[in-house]
Amino acid sequence: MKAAVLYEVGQPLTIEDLTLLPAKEGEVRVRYVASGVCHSDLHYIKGDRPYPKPVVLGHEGAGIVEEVGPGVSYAKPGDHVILSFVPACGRCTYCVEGRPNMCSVRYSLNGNLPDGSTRLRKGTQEIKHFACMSSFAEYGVVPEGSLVKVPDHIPLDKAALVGCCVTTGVGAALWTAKVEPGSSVVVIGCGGVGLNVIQGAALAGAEQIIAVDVRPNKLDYAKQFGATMTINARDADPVEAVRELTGGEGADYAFEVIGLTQTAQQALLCTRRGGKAVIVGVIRHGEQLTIDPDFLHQDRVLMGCTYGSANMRAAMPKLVDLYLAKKLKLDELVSRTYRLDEINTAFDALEQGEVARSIIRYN
Ligand code: COD
Ligand code: ZN
Repeated sequence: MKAAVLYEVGQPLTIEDLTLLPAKEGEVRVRYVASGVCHSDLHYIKGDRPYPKPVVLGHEGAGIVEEVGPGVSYAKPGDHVILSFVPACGRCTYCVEGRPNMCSVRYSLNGNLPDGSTRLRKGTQEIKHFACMSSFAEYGVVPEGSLVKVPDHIPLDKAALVGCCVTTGVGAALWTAKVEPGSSVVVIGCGGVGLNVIQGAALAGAEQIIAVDVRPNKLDYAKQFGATMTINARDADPVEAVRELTGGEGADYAFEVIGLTQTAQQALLCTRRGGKAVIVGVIRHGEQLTIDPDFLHQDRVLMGCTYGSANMRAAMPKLVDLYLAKKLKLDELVSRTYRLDEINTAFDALEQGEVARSIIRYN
C-alpha cells in the first residue's frame, strides 16, 4: 500500500510502498477513505514534539473495516468507522470512569500498537504507527478500541474530521468548559480546531463569541462558524480588545487553540473574575507557562483539555447526528481535497494559513 513516511524532522514526507502485516488478536484492518491534515501532525514533522521515526503520521481518519483479527466483537467487515486517535482499552480506571480520552494505554504506545509491536514495514525496516492510526496511508491496522462505528450514509470524507478537529474543538466548548447559554467566549486561534471551538460555543448558546487570529481569512471563516466579533491580533492587543468588548470585565470563557505560551497567557488574561481559561493547544515540549497568582485567586479556572474531554463512542455519533440535522458544519470545514502524493503541498497550505482544513482522499 501507499503511505507517507516521515524519516527525519524537518524533511518532507516520502510516499512509499509499505507492507501492512495482518491484524493480530484484538486488531482490525481498515481501508481509509480520507484523512484530515492537522497542525498536530505538522508539530511532529517540525520536531516541536519528539516521536520515534520513521513513522506514518495522520490521526484524523475514517474508513471501512476490511478484516478483523481474532477476538474482535465490536466491528465486522463492511462497517463504516471514524478512528479515535486514542485507542480505548475499556479496562483502565479512565475508561471505566467514562473518560477514555485519557486511556492509560495511550501513554505507553511509543509508536507501537498496544501489544508493543508494529504492523508497518518498508522491506524489512520497521515503520512506527502514529496514535495507533497512521491515516496518511491507504490502509491501517488499528486496535478494536480505536473504532467508532457510524451509519453507512454518512460521507466518510467529512466524518474523518470528527476524528480530531471537530471532537477536540466542539468538545472543548461542550464537555471541557461546559459553556453556558448566554455567556461570552473568546477563541484565540481560528484554525481547524479553533473553528470547532467557535461552533461548539454557538451550539451551547453562547451570546458573544469573540474570535482572535492573525489572518483575515481565518477571521472570515470564524464568522461563518458563529463568531459574533473578530479581533486581528496583529492590529490590536487581544486582551485589551476583549476587555473593551466585554464592558471592561473580560469573558466568561477563553480558549487557546494554537499552542503558544504567549497566547495561553492571553487566554487567562482575557477571562473575567470567576472565568475559565482552557488551553487546547499543546505548548512546545520543554517550555513553561508563567501565571500571575492574583488571577487564579479571583476564582478563575485554568484548564487543560485532551480530545475535547470526549467519551469517543458516545460523543462522535452525536456529532455526526448534529451534522445530519444541519446543526454542525462539516462541509464548510473542508477548504481543499488532496491526493496522498500531494501531502507536502497540503502541509505547506496549512502552514501558510490558507485553509480551514484540508483532507487527503484515497481513490
Ligand atoms: N495569535 C492569534 N492566532 C494565531 C497566532 C497568534 N499569535 N499564531 C497563529 N495563529 C493562528 C493561525 O493563523 C491559525 O489560524 C491558527 O492559529 C492555528 O490553526 P491551524 O489550522 O494551523 O491548527 P489546528 O487547528 O489544526 O491545530 C491547532 C492545535 C492547537 C490543535 C495544534 O496546534 C496543537 O497544539 N496540537 C497539539 C494538541 C493535540 O495533540 N491535540 C490533539 C490532536 S489535534
Ligand atoms: Zn489533530
